[in-house]
Amino acid sequence: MLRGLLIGLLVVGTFACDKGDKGKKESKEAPVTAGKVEADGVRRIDVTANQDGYTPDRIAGKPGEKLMLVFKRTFDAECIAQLKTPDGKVVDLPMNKPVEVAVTVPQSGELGFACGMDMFKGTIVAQPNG
Ligand SMILES: [Cu+2]
Repeated sequence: MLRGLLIGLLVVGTFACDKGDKGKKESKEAPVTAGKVEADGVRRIDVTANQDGYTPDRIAGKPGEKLMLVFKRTFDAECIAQLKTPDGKVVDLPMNKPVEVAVTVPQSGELGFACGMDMFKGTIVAQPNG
């Protein structure tokens, strides 16, 4: 009887794990190579901050590329009113006023930004061939 219970627990545990992985995959969008390169070589990318978080929330760039993220908050909530920038500063995002945040794409891997409470997150992804 004990053995039956243990097997039952294993089956339940595996099922729960599968479900979690599936949810994770669905929420991970492909990185976006968006924006417009200015005369100074800096690519400007508009990022909207609202009740759904950041759009786009995965931004691809070449290693060492200079980006200017132009954040605009369009939703009135304390949560998203502050931004933790990729270099660790906390800045205010006033409603409907663009706020520029300069970022250099890392040589490899990812850089993150987040709302003041770390609930919403965004990522800069280094893509050597992108
Ligand atoms: Cu938040």
